[in-house]
Amino acid sequence: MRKKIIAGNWKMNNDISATISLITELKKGITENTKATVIVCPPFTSLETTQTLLKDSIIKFGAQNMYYEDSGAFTGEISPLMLKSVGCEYVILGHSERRTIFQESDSLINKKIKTAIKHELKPIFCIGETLEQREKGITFEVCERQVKNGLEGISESELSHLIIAYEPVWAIGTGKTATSEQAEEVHSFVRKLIEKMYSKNLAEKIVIQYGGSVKPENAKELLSQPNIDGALVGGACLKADSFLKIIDAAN
Ligand code: G2H
Repeated sequence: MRKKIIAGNWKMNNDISATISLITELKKGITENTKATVIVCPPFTSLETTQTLLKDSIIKFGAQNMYYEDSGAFTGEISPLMLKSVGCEYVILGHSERRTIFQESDSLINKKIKTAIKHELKPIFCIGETLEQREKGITFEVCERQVKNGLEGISESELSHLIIAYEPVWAIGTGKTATSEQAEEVHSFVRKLIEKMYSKNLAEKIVIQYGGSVKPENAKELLSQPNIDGALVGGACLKADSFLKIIDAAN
């Protein structure tokens, strides 16, 4: 039985004071009765504050991106060692906003995943098709390519903590959610692909989250699908009230 994982991707939102308010509210709402693992992914500038606020909390946290080198002349980048130094446990990699706005390729994402694993950061590896690709009927093909390229050269034992997030690009921040059937179809495909690439054992264990306009109104339905093991939430994680409702939907 896979434990549900609900992660909040704050994207480029929340300064320090907003970080303090949001995390303080979340801490009040998350108790031992919360069944899901809860992760918040604030911007880099809020990570140290987040570490302090979550010191004695069951809420986990991570970053939204990182570079694949440990240090050096890479102006504007953040290394895995820096993320470790502020206590990050997770890192989102390959988000579609990174792929499209910042032209991140499958091979760059693959390097980042390998480095994250080497430094014992748990990647939340995002994949997903655009609207054009879905309309052309190549959703499975695109997701297969992203999974195969992203995980190239990575062994089964190295994948024990990796999370996959299926995020159809056309559903991100648009208010359009994939129907639970559309999402389940791709999740099931990805799980079978992991079985083909690795083993049934890993396929049964690996957590596959859904992302793309998840909100309190649709969370229960999405999370009740057999192959949907959690959610990567953007817009709806910025208000404690709606994020807590999504977390409750996983109970
Ligand atoms: C998908 C998601 C979280 P939103 O990217 O990363 O964002 O829930 O706003 O669609």
